[in-house]
Amino acid sequence: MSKIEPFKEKIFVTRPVLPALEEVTEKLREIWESKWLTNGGKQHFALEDELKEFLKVPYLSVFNNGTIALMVAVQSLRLQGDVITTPFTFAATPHVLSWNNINPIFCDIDEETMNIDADKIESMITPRTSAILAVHVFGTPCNVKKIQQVADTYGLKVVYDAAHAFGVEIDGQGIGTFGDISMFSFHATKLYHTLEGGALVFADKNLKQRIDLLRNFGIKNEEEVVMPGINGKLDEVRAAVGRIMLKYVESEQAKRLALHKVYDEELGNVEGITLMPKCGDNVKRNYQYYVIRIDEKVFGKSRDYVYDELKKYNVYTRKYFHPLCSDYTCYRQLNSSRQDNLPVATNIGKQVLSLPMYGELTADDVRKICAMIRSIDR
Ligand code: T4K
Repeated sequence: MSKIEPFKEKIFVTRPVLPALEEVTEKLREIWESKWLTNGGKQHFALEDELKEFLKVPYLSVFNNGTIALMVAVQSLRLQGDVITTPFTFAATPHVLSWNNINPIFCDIDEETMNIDADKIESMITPRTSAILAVHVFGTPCNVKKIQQVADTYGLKVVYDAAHAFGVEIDGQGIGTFGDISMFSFHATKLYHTLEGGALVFADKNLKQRIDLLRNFGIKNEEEVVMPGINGKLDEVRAAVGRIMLKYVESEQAKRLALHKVYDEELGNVEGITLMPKCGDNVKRNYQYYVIRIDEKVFGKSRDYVYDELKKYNVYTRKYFHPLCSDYTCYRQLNSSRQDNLPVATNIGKQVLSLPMYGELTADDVRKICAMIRSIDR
């Protein structure tokens, strides 16, 4: 019998960062008085300006969620045919391709970063390929240089799903400045959020008008609708929450960095556990997630076993990203979904486990979670 007591309350993989309620009610009063609730109001434009500065990007459009934003990104670049992407991501990534009548082509991932393996992309390109849709998974940057090199050689567009990468920088450059367009998610579970929300960032000035039209049904003015757009607008209340939340990012990041260090210390010497991938000194991380890999052959027990054991202690981890997107019923018939095409992703999908990571956790909570893992009978 284990001596470690379960947590009294459920410990989830994450909890949203919440601003002081008074700050929100103050903003709500302002919005109520203005009687302007959505369709591009004061809060919306102010948030776009503030985010542009924070993310160090030239152009930015906010959206009602990251998925719609990514759908608009794909539309705005007029992508078609096939797009090469990763199977190790959230459902939204390949689904936006399907919603645009594009076939996702799954490329294997890199053993270290768990991002699309830039060295394997070239072998998957065909005359039908129009773009690469890569994901900075868990905020670890993709091999942006190599991806751009391949894209330039074959005349492909590059879209980054940067849903996890808010505030990440490479050599002082915002992560959103790479590729043609990047998408950030501002979902409640993200380090920075607007309850639900998202943004597209890009360097091409000409894309701004097209993206904003697509976000608002393609309505140019009262007389003209110029393209089949969608409703991707962020309302004033959530835009206001987003403005408040910007003040909380740095302190939340600092708390998470401290917790990352505790996980590293407490699990660093456990055989069969690989820690969250490290980045070079030139990368500014955001510490949003803490993800480990459990090698059953060495650790003695499987990832699924650890997941179930932790639940008994009231710790609710998540298997991000299992199942792989290539194993979904809607994608598993694709030729690129074959396991022999995706050996690294298949292996990592069985090993990966996202551990609780949010600023309200204490270092002692994390030590206790690690002790629970170490104490597993193996
Ligand atoms: N691309 C990538 C790579 C993504 O990861 C995502 C979203 C997207 C695109 C799409 O962006 P959005 O359209 O969502 O903006 C969660 C999030 O809902 C999802 O946004 C996120 N990725 C994904 C990685 O995680 P679930 O299905 O795991 O959420 P859920 O409801 O199980 O929440 C996880 C835990 O968070 C809960 O166990 C408890 C806690 N929680 C959650 C919510 C919603 C709270 O404490 N409070 C809350 O309000 O997908």
